[in-house]
Amino acid sequence: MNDTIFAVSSGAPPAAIAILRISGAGAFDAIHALTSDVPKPRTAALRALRDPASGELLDRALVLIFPGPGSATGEDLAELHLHGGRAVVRAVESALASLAGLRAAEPGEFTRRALTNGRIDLSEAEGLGDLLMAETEAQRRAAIRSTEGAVRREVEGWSTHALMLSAQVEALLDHGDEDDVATGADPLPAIQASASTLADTIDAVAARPPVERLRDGLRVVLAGPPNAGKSTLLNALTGRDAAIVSPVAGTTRDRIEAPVVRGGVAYLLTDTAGITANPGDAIEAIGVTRAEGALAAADILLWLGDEAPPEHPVALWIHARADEDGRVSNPGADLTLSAATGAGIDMLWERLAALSSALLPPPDLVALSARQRDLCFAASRALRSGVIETDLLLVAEHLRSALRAFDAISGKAGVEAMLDALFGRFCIGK
Ligand SMILES: Nc1nc2c(ncn2[C@@H]2O[C@H](COP(=O)(O)OP(=O)(O)OP(=O)(O)O)[C@@H](O)[C@H]2O)c(=O)[nH]1
Ligand SMILES: [Mg+2]
Repeated sequence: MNDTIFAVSSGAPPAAIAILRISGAGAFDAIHALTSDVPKPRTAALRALRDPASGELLDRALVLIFPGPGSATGEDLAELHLHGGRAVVRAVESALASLAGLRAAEPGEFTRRALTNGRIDLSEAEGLGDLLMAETEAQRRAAIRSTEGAVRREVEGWSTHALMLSAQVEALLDHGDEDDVATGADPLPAIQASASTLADTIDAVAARPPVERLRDGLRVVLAGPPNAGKSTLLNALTGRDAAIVSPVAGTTRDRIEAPVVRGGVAYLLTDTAGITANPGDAIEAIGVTRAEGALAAADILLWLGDEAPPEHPVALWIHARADEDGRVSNPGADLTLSAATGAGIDMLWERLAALSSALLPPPDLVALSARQRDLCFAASRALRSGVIETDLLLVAEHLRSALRAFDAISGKAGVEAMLDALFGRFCIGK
């Protein structure tokens, strides 16, 4: 942790410019070793970079320094804006690696230090991860809101509220007898009413659709009996030959996932093996199990079959292959289409768009991740347990447990295990 780290934070070279960042106690010494100087903080300075051992000119670069703790990482931080050639970057990196106490950064390590040093909280770090991955406007908007602290502020508000209630209960525990005598009223019901209101507020926010649907795409699963035309429909929706199509029943064995962005909404389309009670072989049987798993996890089920779809919260019953001679229409279906002629495909997209607005987080409200929602529900459960309790000691304990859940959302406590996973999906240099 005391190492000074460095990495290229812009994209992979070659590029016009490569931005190399250095963070840690040795950052400014490193700048001095390369330029024989340390420029004024927060002011770009053009400097010759020389190999500290040989004195050879490596590049001429813009140098910026940001003294800690007021920097992005909370440590002394320097930026070198190099010419973005591979050899230039490599030469400067090896010059830095030759300095004592400096090493290349791990993925996400700059952000991790920002979190450790209290520059951002965990919800902001998670938002940053989403921002880096954002491909649609809606994804970008939700992510930037998190990085700007929308989730942090919301949770801080709840946490302060619970802390205040907790302090009142602790005071009752310490001086309850005297207060009772003085006022003649029992203050506990008012505290519990306030805890109940807070739990309602939290539940309302946590009940909103999770941000993962926005981030990873709405899971739209095509399922139905063998040969129903699922793979052909997948190919029509993606505009490419994503899945093999054949007249043989049982062609698709595995789940085939195809991400598609349409009308600003990210969908993850999944083609599945035809569901049948009599699979032809062991492999097809595994495919059927996987199809059933995908179907259960779908945000939207597209059911292609002449029988009615299985129970699912959001299902569209599709009458496919409608162009075929002698195909009897299905009055029960939500939609009739032909992937072969394209008839009905636009209508299917319209239906998906209409469903998506109810399934995705509302654009102007704070959206929580599944991890944050679970912790929110844990907090509101703890608050409600405190509401029905009459023993002051237990009320105090339930409030403390709600506070622990808020701390886990912000990363103040109990989250070591998830940090590696979170920062593992960042790029090196972030
Ligand atoms: N005329 C016509 N034929 C279609 C249409 N959709 C699919 N087919 C044909 O129906 C057969 C089965 O299509 P697939 O898309 O492979 O069906 P599937 O549901 O994926 O089948 P499995 O993967 O075996 O479960 C193929 O011969 C397709 O060419 C359609 O809209 N019109
Ligand atoms: Mg198929």
